[in-house]
Amino acid sequence: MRNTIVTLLCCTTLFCGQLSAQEPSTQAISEPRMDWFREAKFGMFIHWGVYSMAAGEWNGDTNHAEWLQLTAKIPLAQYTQYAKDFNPQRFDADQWVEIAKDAGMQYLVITSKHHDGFAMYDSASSDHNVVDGTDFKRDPLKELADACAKHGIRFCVYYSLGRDWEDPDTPTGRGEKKGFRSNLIDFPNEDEKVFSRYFERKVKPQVRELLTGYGPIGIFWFDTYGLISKEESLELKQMIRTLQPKCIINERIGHKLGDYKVSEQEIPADGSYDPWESCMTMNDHWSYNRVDDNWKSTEKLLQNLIDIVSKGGNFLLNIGPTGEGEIPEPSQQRLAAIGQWLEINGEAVYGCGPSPFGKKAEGRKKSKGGKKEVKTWKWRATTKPGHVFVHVFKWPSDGLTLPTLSEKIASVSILGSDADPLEFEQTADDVKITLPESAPDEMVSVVRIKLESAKP
Ligand code: FHN
Repeated sequence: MRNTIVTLLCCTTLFCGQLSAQEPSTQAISEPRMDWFREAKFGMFIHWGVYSMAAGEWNGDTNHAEWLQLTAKIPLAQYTQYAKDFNPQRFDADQWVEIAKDAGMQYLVITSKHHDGFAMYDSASSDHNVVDGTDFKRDPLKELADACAKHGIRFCVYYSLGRDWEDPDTPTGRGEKKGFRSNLIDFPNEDEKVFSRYFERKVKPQVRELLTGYGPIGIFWFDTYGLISKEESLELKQMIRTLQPKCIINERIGHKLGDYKVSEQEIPADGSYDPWESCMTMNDHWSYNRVDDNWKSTEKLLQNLIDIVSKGGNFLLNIGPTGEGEIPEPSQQRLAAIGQWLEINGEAVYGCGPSPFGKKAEGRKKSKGGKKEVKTWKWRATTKPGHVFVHVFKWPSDGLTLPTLSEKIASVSILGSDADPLEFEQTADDVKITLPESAPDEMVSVVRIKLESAKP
């Protein structure tokens, strides 16, 4: 086996490549409650509510979704009457959770209450909920929580914090944006709205209900914190820490009081050792829209997962089930394909750290105007103690050349392949790996670099 190893210049860090991740903040590393999150890497986001019944259509317009009540300008009384027809007899919590599990997802975040203020669980503090306010009469969150416990998936809840179109005391926006996301049909006077009344009357009781009635909550996933005060955010955080100390809180609790950062519909250019998560739709809508066929390809979704993990983040991938309670077929197909890939390559994703190489190594460059970053999709890298995994998107015909590594390489192989180890040459400048002619995987093939420090 021709593997020339030249004594490398000593580097202070494990790798000579410039770390594309910022230095970790001590708080993030030392936080034990984040351990499962750092390991999990991949979760299912579910946007499902009475708005799903409309399938994105209202009075002939087909571009609605979970904002239906606002975008279709539906008065609260009419929306409440419309909600009564919600009766998803095809809903099967076990099936949904099994689809998530088979996709390799480790946690599930479900909309417990979106901006319409309609609780998708049996809320004692507001009868604007799925048990009291629809023909369904069942509590889907309870069924999902039980199914998650049964299948070993962490159950997490989304809660719209600063927007609630059922409550008269939820002002939004300031200055020229005053009222920009409010229900001005039923509650037209923003100046009469007092957020603390909504906070005491609805938010606190509902957050408490979710923390005490549905078993362990993996993440309290707040959204659109709007005009909440720092004291109110702090009060919520203290309630969560008291009732469920292991529950993680995302940054949208407001006032920088969350445990991790959220990126929505995009992947940041730089990585970070601090925990963060990118949430994305599979097409162009969060909740079900029957005419939206703009589905991202499985390959694109897999690239996003790998790009995110190579930057130290988690991927929260969304599905929008129908009003009948079914997960759209295109979503199911993509999730199943990703799960099959993870069956073979999961060790290069779960529990992995960010790439040891800088953005330059991945061929990133500024666009002409220097404004946008032009991503290239040749490869990404993830790490584990004693290993570097190179996820190759475009299989090179002349082998793989990487920036140098400060540690000696013990061996190089391809995940999922029982072929002989690959030949490589490691110098002070770079690492050259001889690859087989064709890519083992039609979407992404993973080259595993085992370092001499790897545990036997
Ligand atoms: O307005 C919501 C939107 O409907 C969706 O829930 C996303 C998911 O992160 N959050 C808000 C937009 O940022």
